[in-house]
Amino acid sequence: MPDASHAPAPRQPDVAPLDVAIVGGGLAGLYAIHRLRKLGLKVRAYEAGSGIGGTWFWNRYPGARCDVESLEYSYSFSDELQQEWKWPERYGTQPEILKYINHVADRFDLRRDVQLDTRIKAATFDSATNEWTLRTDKGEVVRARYCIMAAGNLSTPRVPDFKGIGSFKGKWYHSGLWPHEGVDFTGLRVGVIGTGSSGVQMIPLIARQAKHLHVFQRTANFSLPARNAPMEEERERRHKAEYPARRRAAYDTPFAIGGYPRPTKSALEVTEEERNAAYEAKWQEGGSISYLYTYTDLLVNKQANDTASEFARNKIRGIVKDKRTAELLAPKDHPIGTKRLCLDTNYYETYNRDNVVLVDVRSDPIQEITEKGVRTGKEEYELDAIVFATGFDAMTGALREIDIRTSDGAVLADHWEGGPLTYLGLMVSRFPNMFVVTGPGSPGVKTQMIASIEQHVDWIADALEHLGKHQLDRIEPSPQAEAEWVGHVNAVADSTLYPLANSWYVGANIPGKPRVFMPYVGGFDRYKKRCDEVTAGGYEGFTLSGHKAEVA
Ligand code: N01
Repeated sequence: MPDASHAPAPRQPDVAPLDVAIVGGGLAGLYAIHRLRKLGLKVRAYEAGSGIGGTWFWNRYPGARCDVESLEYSYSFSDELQQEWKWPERYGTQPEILKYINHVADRFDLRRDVQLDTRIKAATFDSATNEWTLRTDKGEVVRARYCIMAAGNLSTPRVPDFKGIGSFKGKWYHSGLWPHEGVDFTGLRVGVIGTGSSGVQMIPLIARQAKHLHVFQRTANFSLPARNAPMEEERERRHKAEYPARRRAAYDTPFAIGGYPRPTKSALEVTEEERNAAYEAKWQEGGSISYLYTYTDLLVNKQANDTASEFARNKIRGIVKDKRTAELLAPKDHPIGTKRLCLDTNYYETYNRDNVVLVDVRSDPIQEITEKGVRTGKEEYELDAIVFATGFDAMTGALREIDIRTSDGAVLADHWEGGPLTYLGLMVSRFPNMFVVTGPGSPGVKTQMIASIEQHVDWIADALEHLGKHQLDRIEPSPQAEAEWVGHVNAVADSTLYPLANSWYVGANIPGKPRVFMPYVGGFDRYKKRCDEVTAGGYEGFTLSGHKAEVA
């Protein structure tokens, strides 16, 4: 339970309540400001960072870049914006994406409604007034009729609870809290702990700087070549000319990413030769969607998946010269694609360098951090710097850090004790007027995130407009609709191979976190259709009430 008891005494609010308080000034919070302002609503976003951009503000580690192509991973709400912005590379780097977000904020005058350096510590809904009261870490009190949680899914960095971390004499860093001035590893003995997307992106670059790099791997992850390259002018021109149609087509796909033909065959319908030729073509093309889209059943049939997994393992064996290292890097404990598939530039090649050593901390776990470095059961590794690429308390971490409750006695931490419960990933029963963007129960993290953000925020905006038009001021999902949706999310996940992996999708990286499959993997296309049906059916599964709204 978050403890807000040490916060300074709250100042009394001296201004009229907001229509909407938004928690988070990343891609979701910024779009919500823009969209809701158009309805004439008074909105304000509260952002813990000293700048906007959310994940792209915090994750500044070397090599940080998006794994969805930039022409797709960008806002679609303004055609002028998508026409004028020029992406220099196929996959945007962190600085480039942050520059884009800042450009959007300036172009649409969003900054005046963002309060930086402000963390929301508590939020309480008063059932008598239908109003949320939020308390900031500065003791400020904010009242709002509606609250949008746009606090991110991978925004609560997690350093494992290793013994002795305070005794380390060198410097340590977390990928998600990277110093703004950057880190120079030249001439240093560096240890990277963790080989998820962050580790896989930073390891090749740190290896080029460091005197020596030890990579501490607990679980090998599949990684595919990104094949990043400068943006080809002709490709950009063609894409931009077809932008609206391409965006619409993307919405009709499970990942909300266009440009990849839907597979039509099972991997088991074709010969081994044909299959390997298809995987080879996808490997050369680069990108994760392309590879997973080779056949219809790679994420639902283990035997089919085995063919794609083994192809990727053989690629690793072909690249990494040391046989033992290659075998350690070749994932065998989960089907390809069931943990977030990494995209890399020269990740496996990096292990052929003389200054890089892979340490298997599955067979010989880390026991403690000492003043000199990392000690496993068998050895002490002397290091000047340690980088934790150990991930996040994903999907529920950011909301669990806020003390969210209602005057009726509901406490979100208790409601979610056995795992997160939402209806459509958008709202939580017993917590009226609180919306969540791309959280648990939403397909968000399994899609082109900005498409999901825009779809969720548009849905929320339509709901607020509807409430306003009908003189209503309260919306909440029924416990039954919530239970049915959670049941559906689980049933869909169970029909796939996803639950076979110990991933952050099931909270496996956080000791003690309930093992529940959190994202909706039924596809963006199916999800959007369901949301549209709910709206068309008069907000089926929601209770709308109240009589004093002046919204819109
Ligand atoms: O975190 P992760 P991440 N001892 O949780 C290991 C997005 N993202 O920051 O698998 C030793 O994936 C852990 O091992 P294990 C993307 O959605 C996107 O890399 O739990 N090791 C694992 O290897 C991604 O999925 C982009 O056994 C420990 C690693 O740390 C998500 O963010 C780039 C350990 C954590 O991997 C998170 O990625 C970056 C311990 N005690 C991130 N505890 C792009 O767009 C944990 N580990 C490209």
